[in-house]
Amino acid sequence: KELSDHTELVKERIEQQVKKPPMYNVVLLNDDYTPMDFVVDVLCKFFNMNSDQATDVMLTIHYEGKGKCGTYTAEVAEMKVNQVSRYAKSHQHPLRCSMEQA
Ligand code: TYC
Repeated sequence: KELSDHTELVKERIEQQVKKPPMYNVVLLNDDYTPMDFVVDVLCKFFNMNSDQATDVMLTIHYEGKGKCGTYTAEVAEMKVNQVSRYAKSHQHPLRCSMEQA
């Protein structure tokens, strides 16, 4: 009994170590005011896209309301959301960025 309880705990711990961490998509939301060039700049600067990729994603967001910028662990996704939000605010644009479970 005690042995099998212990075995269960060891199994759980190994499972946690092997299991992939939950992943999150970072998304940008469309709005009527943020300039298209600024969004392309954000996508290049924070999501390592080239200008062709960034333009595609920006237009998807513009026409569909939102778009995926990248997929990250929780910590990295939170960091991206904070950096993008601060950058947009510092340039006085209403651009919104959020994360959702992938
Ligand atoms: N809709 C904006 C415009 O017409 C452009 C835009 C694209 C804004 C993507 C935000 O996440 C965004 N200037």
